[in-house]
Amino acid sequence: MNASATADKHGLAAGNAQPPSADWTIDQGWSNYSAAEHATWKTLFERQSRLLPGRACDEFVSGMKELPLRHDEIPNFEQLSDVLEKRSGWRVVAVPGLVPDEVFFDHLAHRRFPAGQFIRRPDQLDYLEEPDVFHDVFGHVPMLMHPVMAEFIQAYGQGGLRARQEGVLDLLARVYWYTVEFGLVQQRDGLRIYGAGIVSSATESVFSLEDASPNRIGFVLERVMRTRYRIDDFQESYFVLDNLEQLLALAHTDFDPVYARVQREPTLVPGDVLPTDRVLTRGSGRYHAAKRAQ
Ligand code: HBI
Ligand code: FE
Repeated sequence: MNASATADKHGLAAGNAQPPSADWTIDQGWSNYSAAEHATWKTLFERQSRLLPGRACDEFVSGMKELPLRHDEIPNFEQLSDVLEKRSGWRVVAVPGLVPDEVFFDHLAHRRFPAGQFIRRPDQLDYLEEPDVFHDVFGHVPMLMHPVMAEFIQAYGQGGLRARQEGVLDLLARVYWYTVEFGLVQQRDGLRIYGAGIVSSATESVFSLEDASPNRIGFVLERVMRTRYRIDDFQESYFVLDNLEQLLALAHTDFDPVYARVQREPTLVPGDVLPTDRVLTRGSGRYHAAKRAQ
């Protein structure tokens, strides 16, 4: 799919080395990337650059413009961080892949974004499970230039540490998933993408906005917290913000009473549509129905 990470009970994919340090950061080793690895970045970057005008939200586009991201080489995290930090206080640090939840949250709570050091193989251009440098940097870092997203993701890190202790991490992770990873937002000229899992995926950039199959539903916190998600395929429903400022209100919401209410309500499967939903598009469901019939 789109290289978006999700709660991985097993912690790490097979083949990864031992934790290199307590906070799991490693050296990016920028000069060690091969020409083939830079070429993979270029292929992905150019493909998304063609698809995203008129699809990505304004804040993504302006974040992208102001960052030292080149089409033809994997970015150097130090150079990138120097620009990002001046804007929003965030830095990008290299990690080998998925890191344990508490390590991930601690980085976010301190405005350090852990980015996969590696890049996907040429046979994985459209699908990989672990977040690589293209998903993490191209997908997430432009939005981290935006003060609202900068604050929201930090709050997610702080909330994640608490939610873990309270045994409600699944509920919080759904909010992250349907916003930071797969969120859509209403803008002046129509529906736009702000989720990193979508902007870093060629197929989902089109599917999420234009396909008749998925539902597009107005974002409501408790509704989203009840809704399971798919990690291995396109989403069956996307949740739509009226504007990105809604994330700022969310960052300052006390989730404890919300967790308590949501735990008393039934969990929803990804394709459910409720009578109380504000439905922008009622999806045909055809894409996932065809998959299930296979
Ligand atoms: N690690 N590198 C990395 N990137 C993620 O997005 C990530 C992670 N570890 C855990 C995690 N995400 C999720 O399980 C939490 O957001 C719940
Ligand atoms: Fe991600």
